[in-house]
This record gives sequence, C-alpha cells and structure tokens, in this order.
Amino acid sequence: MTDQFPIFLGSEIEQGDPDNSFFHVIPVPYEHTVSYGDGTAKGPAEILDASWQLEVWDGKSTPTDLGIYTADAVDCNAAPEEVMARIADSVADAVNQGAMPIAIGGEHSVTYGVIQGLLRAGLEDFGVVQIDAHADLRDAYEDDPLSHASVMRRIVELDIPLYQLGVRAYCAEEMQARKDFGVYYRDADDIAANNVQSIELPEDFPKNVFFTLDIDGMDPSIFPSTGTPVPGGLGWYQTLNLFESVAKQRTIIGFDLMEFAPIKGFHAYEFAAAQLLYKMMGIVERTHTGK
Ligand SMILES: [Mn+2]
Repeated sequence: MTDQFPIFLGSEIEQGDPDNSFFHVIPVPYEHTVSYGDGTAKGPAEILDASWQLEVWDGKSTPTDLGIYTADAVDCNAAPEEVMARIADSVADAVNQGAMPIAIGGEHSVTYGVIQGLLRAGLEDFGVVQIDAHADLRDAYEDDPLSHASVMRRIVELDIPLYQLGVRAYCAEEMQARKDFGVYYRDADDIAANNVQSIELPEDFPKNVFFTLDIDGMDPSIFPSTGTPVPGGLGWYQTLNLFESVAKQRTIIGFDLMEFAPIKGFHAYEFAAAQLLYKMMGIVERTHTGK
C-alpha cells in the first residue's frame, strides 16, 4: 500500500494524462540511512501539499502548459535493493512515456534508483550535475554501500561523468575518489564566496544531463529543513542561475530534489521547496521550447 499523496499544483490543474504530460513528478518517501536529523520520508507529501499555493505563471512562463502528471508515490516499505528497483521502474516508465522524470525525496540514496531507471529506459550517454553540501563519494558509510553518503560513488562507478557544485563537507577518502573517478567540481568556498552564478561544463561532458539537487547544498538560512545542514551554502537565485546555466548548455533529461525534511509548523520551507521545483520546471520548459 502506498499513501495517497496530493498531486503537484492540484489547486490549479487536473491530474495530467501520463502519455501526454512532459513532467512526471515521482514522490519517493524513502528514509533509511539517516546519519543525523530525520524526517526526509515526510518531504514529498509536504512539498506536494505546499505546491497547491503556487501560481501556474512562474513569473516568466507557464510550465503547466507542458503537462504535469504526478505518479503514485513509490512504496518504500521494503529492503533497500527492492526500493531502488521500484524507483527505477517508476522512472523508466516516465522516460518510456516520453516524459521527464522529476523525483522528490526522500534521502539522497534515492538518486541511485533514479539513475538505474534512466539506464533501464535505454538512456546511456548522460552526465550528472549535483548540488550538495556533501560529496557523497564514500565507498560505504556505516558499512552501508547504499547510504546517502555513498550515492555519488555508486553513480561514478557506473562510468557516469559527475560535476559537483557547492560541496563543503568531505573526507580524505572522497578527495581521493574525486581524483580516481575524474569528478569535476566547484566547491562552496569558491561558488558562494565569489558569487558564481554560472558554470561552464567541460567540452567532453555528455550532452544529456541529469541534475540532482540535495537541498542541503543550499544555505541553511534558506533551508534549515534538512537532516545534515552545513553553513556556507548556495543562495536561492544562485541555485536557479546555476541550474539555468547547465540547462542552456546541455539537455536536461530529468532532475530531483532530495533530503528535504519538513519542520513542523514552518510552512515557508515547504513552499520554498515546491517553488524551487516549479521554477526548475520553468527553466526546463523555456530552454526546451526556446521561449
Ligand atoms: Mn547528498
């Protein structure tokens, strides 16, 4: 059994037809390997609920024009390997229907299942751009290879090129992994301190990009609603501008928002997360349609 979640922006739009909706929102309330604060399992429902406060006009265009279908939440009451397979199924379904998957977590290890889904749907030549406070490149964390602290390690092991943005918490093992796997990065001390608003992807970076946004990559003054906050993160406009700079250089094939843990009574953060997702949809809409 999965819980019935609100559909994205359900106050303004009907549930989309999955075959004709460009955006497939996939709620994944998965929380297994929490290392500090908890609550990410509650993230998707609260973000979807808050999305009802959005306007369809995002300030520049109307992303709902492309159609939004909110998939059933992935049933996360199973062993980690099984949950990853279910996430992959849902993502592959979206891609096979010609849609762009947008996963809402849940903890960051969910992104591993998402990437498996892209591969299962036949997408091969793509890179990953990650916003995160943490490198997530540990071989294992607390003996768990599917931990949220190892998710990017599992992905680079698949020979998927990775570009990290905003990292400011890592260990020596992760610095070595960056060298071993040829990971590109611009860390927070560079991005935040120098007010970097755009990046240039290396020429050999794949033309298709999956964008993973760990909410803790942003500054905790904007999003304290996360399990492992680290000061010195990216700003609101800075995050959107960085995403847009990637979307203008490459084709975004999907994105996610992970590690959002609602704080009871503080709706501002839930609304901010919903708005962030919708603004990212708007950037995708405008770059895909040339608006
Ligand atoms: Mn992460």
